[in-house]
Amino acid sequence: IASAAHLATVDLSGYDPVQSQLMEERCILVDEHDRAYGAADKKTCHLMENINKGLLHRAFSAFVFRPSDGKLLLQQRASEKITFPDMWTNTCCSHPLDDFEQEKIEEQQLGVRVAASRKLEHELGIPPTQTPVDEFQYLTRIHYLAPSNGMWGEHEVDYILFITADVDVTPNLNEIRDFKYVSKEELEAMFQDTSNLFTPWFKLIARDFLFGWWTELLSRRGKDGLVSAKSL
Ligand code: DMA
Ligand code: MN
Repeated sequence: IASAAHLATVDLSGYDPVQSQLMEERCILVDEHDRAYGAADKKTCHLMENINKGLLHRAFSAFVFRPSDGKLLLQQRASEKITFPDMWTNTCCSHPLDDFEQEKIEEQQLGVRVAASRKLEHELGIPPTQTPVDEFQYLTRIHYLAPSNGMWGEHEVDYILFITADVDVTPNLNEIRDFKYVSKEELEAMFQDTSNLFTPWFKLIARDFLFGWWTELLSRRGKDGLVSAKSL
């Protein structure tokens, strides 16, 4: 466990001011067994120098599926993002924050579900009423480390959450450049096209888990389309 006193920091004045401000959010620090032991700001948590000393934090990756046709909603990260700009990825990723009591609750993964609903609204403008906290299906969590550009990277215990929901998207252009719904075949084709850039965690989840779970989800159709991801 890294000691906060010896962690590196950096000046963010060359970056987008809104994204720089968001680097002050406080992430939940965890050990390799996902046991929470403290908090550190998002900037500290995403510097490779600190990651290389073992600093690890809690995160989520949310996947929104459209009930009518089972397509997955993807986003392309904005150029303003400090980590992994311009890359295509799953619907929304972020961190449960130490700043909010509810987001620290571990029972039934409540904290990450609350954070997912909050960030789907912040990044994609999706009304939280369309992503009720208890509709998220928790699938598994993965521990991964991935460098981004230059001094930045990720080192997280990442909770994978699925939800089947009809959502109204109003993109926050400081967060996302673009979004689109894709079928499994369309996503495979995007992966084949080497001009598309993808985040490392999305590639990892796609390689190891996504397609199997997606097939399972598609096999459970009701008369109005996909049934809740909670049946997985
Ligand atoms: C961080 O995502 C979480 C994962 C799983 C990589 P992010 O960089 O999109 O977070 P934020 O939008 O809060 O900066
Ligand atoms: Mn992170």
